[in-house]
Amino acid sequence: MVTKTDFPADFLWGASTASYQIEGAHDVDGRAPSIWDMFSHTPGKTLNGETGDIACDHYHRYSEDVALMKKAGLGAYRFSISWSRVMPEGRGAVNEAGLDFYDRLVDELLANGVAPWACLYHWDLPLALHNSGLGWPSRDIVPLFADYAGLMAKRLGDRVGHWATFNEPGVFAYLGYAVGIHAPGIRDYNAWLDTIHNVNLSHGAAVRRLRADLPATARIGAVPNVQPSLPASGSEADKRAAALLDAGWNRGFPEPVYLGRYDPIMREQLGDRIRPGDEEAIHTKLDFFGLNHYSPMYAKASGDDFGFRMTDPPEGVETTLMGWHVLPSGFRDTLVHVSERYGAPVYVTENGVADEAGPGPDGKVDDPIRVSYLDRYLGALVEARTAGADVRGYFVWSMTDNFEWAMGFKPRFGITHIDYATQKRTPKSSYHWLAGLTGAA
Ligand code: IFM
Repeated sequence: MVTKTDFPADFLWGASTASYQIEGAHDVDGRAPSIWDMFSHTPGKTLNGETGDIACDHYHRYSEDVALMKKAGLGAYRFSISWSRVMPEGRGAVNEAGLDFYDRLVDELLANGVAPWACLYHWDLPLALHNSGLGWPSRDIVPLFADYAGLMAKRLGDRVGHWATFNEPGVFAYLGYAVGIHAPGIRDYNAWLDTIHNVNLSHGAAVRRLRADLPATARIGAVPNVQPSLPASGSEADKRAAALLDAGWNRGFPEPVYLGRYDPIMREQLGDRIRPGDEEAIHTKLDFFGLNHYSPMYAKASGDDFGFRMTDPPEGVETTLMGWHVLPSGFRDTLVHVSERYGAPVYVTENGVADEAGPGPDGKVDDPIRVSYLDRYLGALVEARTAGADVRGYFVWSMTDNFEWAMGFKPRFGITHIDYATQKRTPKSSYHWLAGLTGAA
């Protein structure tokens, strides 16, 4: 088992969440719908038709959640901002009541000694933009995202020291625009490629706006997901499929964002979407690399434009409730790889596991699957540091159980259990175990 002394004294312990997955209050105080409100309310799109309408009601219960962070000894909390709560149409008019919520949250965090880390986009695009043809497949979204970044910088920049643009661009681009199992439910090769490039351009424009509007002390980064892309078989076709998946999912964002050049496979696919000067516009020096990582992924060849399809891990390997392969050595190798390749200090901004653990007869929530997973993955992080990776912090996914997108409320990722009927919060055994690592228990 890992122990507190395996980590340096200044190692940052935190937890991550996302607006649509926890806030609820979907129609309160002027918030307008996002693409996820539309998608989750469309019959057949989420498990049991579940939605984020109420979720963890964090909008009203954030003080309770922040108190739990403090008690666990967490030094930081990464949350995302709901764009349509603060700018209902995604452009133009600002919703003061929505901004007030993030003021309250940030003030509560600071009052409890928890550093706020703000993420501008965790998948909940304002529906009005999508409906006007100004979603990610449109290049016209770039200045709108920069304006939104500027709004948040001006409002919270005096108190929020760490900022990230996009959470897991590789995931929302592929699941939302290529295979359509996430919002907005588009299945289109060209929309996928357009999204990749426009998100990158939006990142670059937003970082420049953040640098202009934030104090010089602000730390700005991005949060890509990187996970080993493995072929489903030894065939050449599946090996090629794994390389294509790797290019689109793992490299599509960090290569231009951190290195200023698209990977050759991506470059060929994007073609003349890349205009002169685009790569320079995407590339601005960043202060950290936020890595989200859970497992390796598997690819097999497909006969369509994509040339690959994601597929299940091989028979017999250890998997989680999500069907993801548990492979701590893949995490270690990924940490070493991103630290060496992208050259920025790495913070693990998401890692964790889903289970279905609930309260026992004594009311306690025992989640041994999570403790075992976290222990092994944190052991891999320690190995990566020993191998020279510059990993400075770890944010568990997630602070509380929450709305797991198309899978509704069934998978529980939290170190804190939520009883969705009563909104009662119960710290799980993993919460107490993590508190031991932070030194709080
Ligand atoms: O819940 C998600 C989160 O929104 C993004 N990263 C992976 C998590 C678990 O699937």
